[in-house]
Parts: sequence; structure tokens; C-alpha cells
Amino acid sequence: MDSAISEPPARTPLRRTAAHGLKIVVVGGFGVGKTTMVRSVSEIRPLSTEETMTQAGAGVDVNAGARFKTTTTVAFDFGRISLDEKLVLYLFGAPGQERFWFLWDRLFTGTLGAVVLVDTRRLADSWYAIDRLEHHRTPFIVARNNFGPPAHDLADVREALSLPDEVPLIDCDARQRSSSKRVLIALVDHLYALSAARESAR
Ligand SMILES: Nc1nc2c(ncn2[C@@H]2O[C@H](COP(=O)(O)OP(=O)(O)OP(=O)(O)O)[C@@H](O)[C@H]2O)c(=O)[nH]1
Ligand SMILES: [Mg+2]
Repeated sequence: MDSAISEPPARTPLRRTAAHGLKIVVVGGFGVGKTTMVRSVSEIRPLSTEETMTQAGAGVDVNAGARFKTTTTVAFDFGRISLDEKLVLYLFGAPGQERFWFLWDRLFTGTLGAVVLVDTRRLADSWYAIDRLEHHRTPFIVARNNFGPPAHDLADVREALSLPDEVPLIDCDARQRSSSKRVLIALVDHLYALSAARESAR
């Protein structure tokens, strides 16, 4: 695990005041930091399904651009965060490798919103995630993970992803709890704004 991530307590009981649970998924291409984000922000020790990458995956697992990786998610990550007295987010991190993408459609069931994590060095890897979310009509925001000094303005990233103006696009560092939390709050704000707009259109 990344040394910058503090280990969450083994067991944090759910508050008795918790009234609303929201299922949130973190998606994106291979190695963009999905597991890192769920781990950094979860208040329980997250369930992870990391497996060591071996030579057997050579030619099957495409790890170009992420050669530092030694493990990969083979099912999903699961974590939890209480945003306030009543609101609890249940976080699911999707597996990034193409051979596990068939799991995504199931993972999206009952999902209120999603975070698409992107690594701007490998932007094309995000297209599939955005395509599936649009297909499922799942609201989402996009977060650019910090893999070094940004080479592009966010406006350029928006254009390259053909993101409509109403989809929030922000910077983050998935290793930092405060930053990952800001991403989740941005998503919840976006969900509230969409639901308020729907209400007023009635
Ligand atoms: N520099 C930097 N490294 C990061 C950041 N987030 C994650 N990493 C590193 O990137 C690597 C990949 O992170 P993971 O969280 O495993 O990525 P993933 O998207 O879950 O990968 P798959 O599940 O295999 O698709 C790890 O070695 C992390 O330590 C970040 O914000 N900055
Ligand atoms: Mg992962």
C-alpha cells in the first residue's frame, strides 16, 4: 500500500443517525488510482481484491504507461464514508483491466453516481467508462488524478473527452484522504443539483 495513505481503523461502527445510503462507483482505465482512492477515503478497512500481476498476464494485461504496477483489481474495491450525520456513501472501485469490464454493468446497478478517474497521460483509457455511464444514464463527475505536474489545462481535458459543460471536472490526488473526500462531495453536490433541476422542471 502507498505509504502516504493512513490505515483506517479496523472497525468504525455505522452511526445510528445514518439514514441515507448512496452507492457510488469509482471507474476509469487501468491503473488510474481507483483502488488508491477507495482506500484513502474509506472509514472502514476496505475490501480489496488485488492480485499480483505475473508473467502469465503478459500479452493479455496491457500495462503500458503503468509499468510500476505489481497488483491489479480482479473484482472490485469496497469502502464506506459517512459524509454527515445522515448521509453514508458506499464506494465501489471497479476493476480497470479490459478483461474484467464485463463486471461493470452489474456494478452500475443501483448506483446513484460515479467518479471517473483519469490519468491525462492515457486519456483514451477513460472513454469506455464515460461511454458506459452515459449508456446507463448514471450521473458522473470526472477527476484528474495527480501523476505529476499537469501538462494540460482542465479546459483542454474537457475538450479531449468531449465533456459537456454541466459535467464537473476537477483535479485530485487519490492518495490524499482530504482530496478524495472533496471529489466525493463534488459528486454529491452534482447529484443534488441534478435532482433540484428535475424538481423545478416538473
Ligand atoms: N503519483 C501518483 N501515484 C498514484 C496516485 N494514485 C495512485 N497512484 C499510484 O498508482 C498506482 C495504481 O494505483 P491503483 O489504485 O492500483 O490503480 P487502479 O485504478 O485501482 O488499478 P486497476 O484496478 O489495476 O485498474 C499505485 O502504485 C498507486 O500508488 C496519485 O494520485 N499520484
Ligand atoms: Mg484497482
